[in-house]
Amino acid sequence: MCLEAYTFYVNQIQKTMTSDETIQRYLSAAHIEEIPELLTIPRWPNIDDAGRRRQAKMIDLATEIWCAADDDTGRRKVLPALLQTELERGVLQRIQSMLDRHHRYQPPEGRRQALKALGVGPHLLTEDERHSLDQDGYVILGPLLDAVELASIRVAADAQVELEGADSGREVSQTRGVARVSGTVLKPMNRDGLFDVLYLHPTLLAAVAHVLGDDFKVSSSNFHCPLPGYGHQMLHADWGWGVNHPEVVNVIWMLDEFTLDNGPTRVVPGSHTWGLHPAGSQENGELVDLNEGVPEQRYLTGLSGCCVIYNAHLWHSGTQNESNSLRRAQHLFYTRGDRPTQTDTVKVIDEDVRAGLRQEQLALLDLPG
Ligand SMILES: O=C(O)CCC(=O)C(=O)O
Repeated sequence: MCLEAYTFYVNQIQKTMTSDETIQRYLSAAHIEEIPELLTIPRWPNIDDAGRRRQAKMIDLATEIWCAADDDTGRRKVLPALLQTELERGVLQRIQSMLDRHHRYQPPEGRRQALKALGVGPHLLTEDERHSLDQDGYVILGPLLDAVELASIRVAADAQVELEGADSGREVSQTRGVARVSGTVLKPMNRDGLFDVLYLHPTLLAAVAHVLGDDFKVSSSNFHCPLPGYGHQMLHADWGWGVNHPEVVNVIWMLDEFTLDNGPTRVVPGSHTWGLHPAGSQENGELVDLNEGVPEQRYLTGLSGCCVIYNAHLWHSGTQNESNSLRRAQHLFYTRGDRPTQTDTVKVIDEDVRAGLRQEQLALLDLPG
């Protein structure tokens, strides 16, 4: 890249980090009209006690059924014995639908070859990093992106957020105060392959493989930006119930530095091993307060260009952005090769993006060859 272009991008970094003008471009996508004056007063979801208790029962039951067997064949055997109450029927349908949507376009061998072609292997992680994934359930890597990549990604994300406006995030979920773009690696915004590194980085893939083994695929790629004053979430896990083996891994790319005051992700170290979902769990007979969280939680900070990779059964959530700036992040969600994806990749992918994909990418996105 020539010096002129480099300087342009570095200037963009400064501009996109600080400018109020940039924040204005996010308001519509975040479904708000203005940034609130008081950034630190809690904007937390209200909890309906009765609904919460019903949800907890369903989650506990789903956890029990799921963990009653070690694999899907065993789970299918357990399910019919249950059809008793309305609650059980509801849970049964959720699990049955997960098992029935079970499919893959690419064979596991294709994904193994893809990882090999990309140079992915356990040697890319240090012993400490592997230990952290096993023990704590997460690891922070990086920075893995340079200033130019970061600035270009931010510029492209800002433009897409503005383009999608109030419609943004419709395909996944829309939350007041948070701008989301779903399917970033599949949409026309990635025709030049700028976002590819975010799901293909070999070190990141080595960490995902450490948790899920060598047959996994991209489930979704969502840009996520809490605006000043917003972003608090209830403690959750990225799977609907407790599990006995990991099904999903999530990655949060820090496109802006994550600091203690701009809404860093919080995690509960070790909770991925408990086989419990926070919304179904009790402490001394009381449900966990998902807004307050638990005393052991940690806040994850890091320089822009770092990413946190976590076993997505880990209890975690976004927190409120109390700073005056955007906290831009790109999520990359991976799932086992035979599970349904969060985004319907075949339906959503832009034709030009699809035309430019190499075999490794087809395999990791699980697209027909
Ligand atoms: O971006 C974050 O800090 C976490 C977001 C998250 O957990 C979610 O959107 O489910």
